Amino acid sequence: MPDQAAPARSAAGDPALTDALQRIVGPAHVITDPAMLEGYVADRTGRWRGTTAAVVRPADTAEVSAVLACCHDAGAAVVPQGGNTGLVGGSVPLHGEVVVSTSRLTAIDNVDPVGRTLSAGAGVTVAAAEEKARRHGLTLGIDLASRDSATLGGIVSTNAGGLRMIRYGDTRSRLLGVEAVLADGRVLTRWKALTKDNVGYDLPGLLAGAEGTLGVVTRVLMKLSEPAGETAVALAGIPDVGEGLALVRALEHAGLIIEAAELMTRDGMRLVGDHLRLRAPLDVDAPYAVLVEVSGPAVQQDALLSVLAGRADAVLDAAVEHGPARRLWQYREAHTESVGVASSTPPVKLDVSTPLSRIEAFLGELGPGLSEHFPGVRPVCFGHFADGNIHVNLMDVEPAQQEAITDHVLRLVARHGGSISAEHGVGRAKLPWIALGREPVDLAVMDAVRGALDPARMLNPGLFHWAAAAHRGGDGAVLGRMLPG
Ligand code: 2HG
Ligand code: ZN
Repeated sequence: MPDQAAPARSAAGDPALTDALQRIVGPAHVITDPAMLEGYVADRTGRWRGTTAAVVRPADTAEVSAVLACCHDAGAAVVPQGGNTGLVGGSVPLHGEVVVSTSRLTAIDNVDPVGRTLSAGAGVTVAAAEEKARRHGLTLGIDLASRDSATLGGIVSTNAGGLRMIRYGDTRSRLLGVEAVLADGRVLTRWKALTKDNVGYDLPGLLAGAEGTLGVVTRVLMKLSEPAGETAVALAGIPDVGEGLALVRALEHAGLIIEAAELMTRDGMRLVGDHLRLRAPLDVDAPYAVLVEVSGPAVQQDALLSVLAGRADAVLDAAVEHGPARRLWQYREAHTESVGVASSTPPVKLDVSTPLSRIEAFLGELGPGLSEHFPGVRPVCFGHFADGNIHVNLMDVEPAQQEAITDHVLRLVARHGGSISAEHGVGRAKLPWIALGREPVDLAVMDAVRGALDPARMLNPGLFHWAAAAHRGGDGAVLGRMLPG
């Protein structure tokens, strides 16, 4: 159903359109050479691959506006693309759409150290924005392992969470203003450097997480925060997830601020160790490991050590370093890359969340269920567990099994009251299962919003086009018809 429902507009291949696009951005910025298109038509996991006749790289908002108006008039659908670091196929042209890349929107216009804001183009990377903020003694507050490629427009469009969400919130909560080009080329600007501003609907909040279906984000106004002073990091081997949560709670109780709290498993740690040729960081072979980074008044390392000592019965072993503790962090940050290298097939990545009280039960059912129904598949689970977020990565999944295994995991998540997408978005990966995450009226309202802004569904048409089917029920039968062919 989704692939039939996605508008099959292929005007992208029309030479007249390519000429018109070249007149707007200059010939050098309309890429049509197949060899050069490669990095734009596939995602970095290798799971999502499509085609495009052209990648357009506008220099500024006016050019984005002209490009979108031109594609709109030509009936050519568009996929906006930032760093293309997404993991759900949301920035890949799966139906031959024109790719509008934000890679030239890289100006950081301003940092206001008093109002604590940063205004920048959508193509600025998270790392570049953070570096700029740090020069003013501030932090962007959003951090991801893909920081060197992920862009501000991309993190807004996916409402990225990342490694510091527990401390600073998600991207939506840090987005004060936005400039975006609508499907027909009109420019929407909501740009107030105000924390309090209740004039009507929260349109920046709506664009955050819209996965490029409501507009192409061109500029963002982000809130900045005071960064942590000194931090300390512990990597602790633990017997179960409950102990991980208890440790986080004990640290908070001791007056420490949790800067990050990540869960890993024995299998994941081994995978990273093998890939990076690292020595095991702990002396015990614990089933789980948590990495916690804390800040607080001056002596946080002592406080951290004393909390760990107080839990010596449960914490099997721990290594502690002063922040930024890159050595300890690499065990966590290298998971994505290590899984990608070790899997014989493109990994199936299911970013999910459950209520904190259900993580243990969810993981407890997940492993045995997968072994029973999908022997040969190797799961590796890790993630921002104190936010309830687990990245279920499945290695060695045969293409014919992808749909069934996704269905198995996402239905288990739903049974535990969780979300089928915690922070990566729905994209193409979760589209057929969206009715597990939203009620029919909710889906209909989202579709109506999209219809108001983009009636012809020209922006990222391969995403969120579930609504017609969902209106008919959103039950298992509808899901069945929505599954990709
Ligand atoms: C992370 O937390 C990212 O490192 C990627 O969200 C997760 O590879 C993944 O599944
Ligand atoms: Zn993550």
